[in-house]
Amino acid sequence: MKCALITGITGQDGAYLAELLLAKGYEVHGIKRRSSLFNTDRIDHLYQDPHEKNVRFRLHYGDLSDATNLIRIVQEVQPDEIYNLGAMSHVKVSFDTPEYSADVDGLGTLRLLEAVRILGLIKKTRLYQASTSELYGLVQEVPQRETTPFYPRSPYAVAKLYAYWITVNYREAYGLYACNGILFNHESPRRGETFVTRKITRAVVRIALGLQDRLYLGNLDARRDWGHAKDYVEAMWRMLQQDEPRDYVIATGVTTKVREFVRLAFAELGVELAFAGEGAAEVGYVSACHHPDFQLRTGQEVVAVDPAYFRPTEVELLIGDPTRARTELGWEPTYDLPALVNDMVQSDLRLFRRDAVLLEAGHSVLSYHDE
Ligand code: NDP
Ligand code: GDR
Repeated sequence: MKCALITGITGQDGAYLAELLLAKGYEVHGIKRRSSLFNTDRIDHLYQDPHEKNVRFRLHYGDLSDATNLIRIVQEVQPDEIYNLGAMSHVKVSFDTPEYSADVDGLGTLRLLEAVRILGLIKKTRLYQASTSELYGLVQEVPQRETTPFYPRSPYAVAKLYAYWITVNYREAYGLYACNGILFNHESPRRGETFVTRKITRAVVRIALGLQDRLYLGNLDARRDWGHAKDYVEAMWRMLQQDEPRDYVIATGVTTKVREFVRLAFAELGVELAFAGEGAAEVGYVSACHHPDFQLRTGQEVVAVDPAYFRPTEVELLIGDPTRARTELGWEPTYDLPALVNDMVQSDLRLFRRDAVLLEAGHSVLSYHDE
């Protein structure tokens, strides 16, 4: 039985990857952070009572900022494969916490690599590093591929640039089987609530159900290559099953503006949206509502721009070329953008219909921050 260790197992990708590896018969270990509330929502369905026999899913307390903790866990687990998904992963927040982001996203990767080296596991353990399309930053070439020069535009991306190169260095210096997956944006119903796609699908549903008036966003012109996280974790696994380690771009090859994602999300609920105005004065309003359950007026303003969400330096255009992954890994995305929007909106609709029922019955529901 193969054994895998996942950092960031409580995150979006960690949860899908753990499911995938368990289905493939792996023993799966994950590192979770101590928090004052439960933080395992995304993986609770995978939990196995450690008192039972033949347990194949275990969690360990730890943190990428703690080298001795990582060494101890790697020693205990003796993994065949490590997936380093743990990170402070929010680009905008990294401008507020640049040093922490560098520590966890940059040096955290080094600490994990060093754990493998110090413990003499270079020949046994394979390592996947969660690299990112944010490395491309300011456009140098489109579509972006493995050979496109990097130009990071945030403390997050600069930290990930260090992680990218230190992974390459351990491969070249010590012969470690290590791969960078340069993954473009990937989303799902499990996406964190403050990333733009999930912020949009939640708000669109809440507006339709009368739970929220307006959605405030930042740069509506940013273009992203959005895929589904379920497809992308499959690519991570495939990277570690090859004869030789290499770095791969994982993307759909299609790019879409944030504004268009908003329009598609409303359309999923039978609501047509139009936009007027420019820059910070732009608004989105309802031009028609075809769904009998939703009481939206024609002309009702439901989207507005709040410059607070602008970033000091923005990544305007991402579009990836996944040719290498297609030819060498046999990887293809199975979700296109409409299928992704459908999955996310329908999932949030189920979630907030429950809230609407509770509110109607006089119960309070959790407060939702518009971030
Ligand atoms: P999430 O933000 O959903 O998950 C991040 C995970 O990292 C969580 O489990 C989080 O724990 C954990 N984490 C945060 N800080 C630390 C720390 N100091 N020590 C240990 N663990 C920590 O991210 P995704 O699942 O979306 O992304 C996974 C990885 O892939 C990240 O490295 C991200 O930067 C990268 N990436 C993501 C892309 C995307 O579009 N999703 C694209 C390209 C790269 P907790 O739950 O406690 O917060
Ligand atoms: P990104 O994702 O920065 O690409 O990083 P995010 O969804 O945060 O932003 C995408 C684009 O949307 C614009 N935008 C907004 N973004 C947020 N979060 N909130 C808003 O209100 C808003 N309005 C407009 C942003 O300016 C940006 O252009 C994600 C993360 O998962 C990283 O960890 C990962 O490395 C990259 O994707 C690839």
